[in-house]
Amino acid sequence: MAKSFRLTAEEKATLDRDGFVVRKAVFSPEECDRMGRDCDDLSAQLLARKRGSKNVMGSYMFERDEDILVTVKWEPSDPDLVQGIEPFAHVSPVLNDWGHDPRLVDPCKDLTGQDDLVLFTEKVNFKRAHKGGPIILHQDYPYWAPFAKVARDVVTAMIFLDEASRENGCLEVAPGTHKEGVQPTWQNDGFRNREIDTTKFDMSRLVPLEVPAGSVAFFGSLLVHRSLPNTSVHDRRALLYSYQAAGNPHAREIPRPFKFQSETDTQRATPVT
Ligand SMILES: O=C(O)CCC(=O)C(=O)O
Repeated sequence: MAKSFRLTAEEKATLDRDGFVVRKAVFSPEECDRMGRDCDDLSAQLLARKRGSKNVMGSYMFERDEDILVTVKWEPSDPDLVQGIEPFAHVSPVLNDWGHDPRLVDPCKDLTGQDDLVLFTEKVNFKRAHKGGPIILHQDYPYWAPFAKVARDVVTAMIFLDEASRENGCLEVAPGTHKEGVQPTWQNDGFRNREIDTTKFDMSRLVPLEVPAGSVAFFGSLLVHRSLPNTSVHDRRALLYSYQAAGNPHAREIPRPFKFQSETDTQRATPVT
């Protein structure tokens, strides 16, 4: 019989209280190396394609490839450096396979209360040494709600491919925010209206998740989180797989109610963490 990786009773209690669960060193160093290489291969393949326009929206810079339904995010402070790629399971069979690993899927069954899960979206964040910028304080829900009916129930498994520390911009989470609904966002008619208004959020609630490579954080779409820039000499890469109940379309298949196009100065954010 296949080994089960479902949450223990203690982990379920933690999840209920805090809104996230961390399992340390779930993947071995060799597996992390392989995943890292798979991410670098994907990045190289995408960069070999014809370049499109880079659009600053909210705190990020997006380049959308409509032919293959993939978005490359560039570091706004260094627009020649890839910040992240989303989604990718349909263009990378190896990274699609990792997303079906029971070490990720089994715990997510407990987070969703569903036994049959499919991918909703996938993302890799590279957060390169010295240059990787912040991921602004947010909940995932406001990014997905405009186009996905299931946004509230989507859960994410985030794999840290490198040891994550404060110095290299580890994930920071605000325990208990999963029970508080949608947090106030910036009043803005652009993408920044998805980012949390930091003047209305108690930033002292954020807890850094410093974890060894191969660890996985599991959380739902309302958990408040962010990460700061990487000031270290090492990359802090992470793979995020988001799951939903079977029978729902993948995010890439759902038309977006917005266009990827640069915003005006007032719609853009000055990066605020
Ligand atoms: O990679 C990180 O530090 C944050 C990931 C995240 O929340 C995101 O990409 O939306």
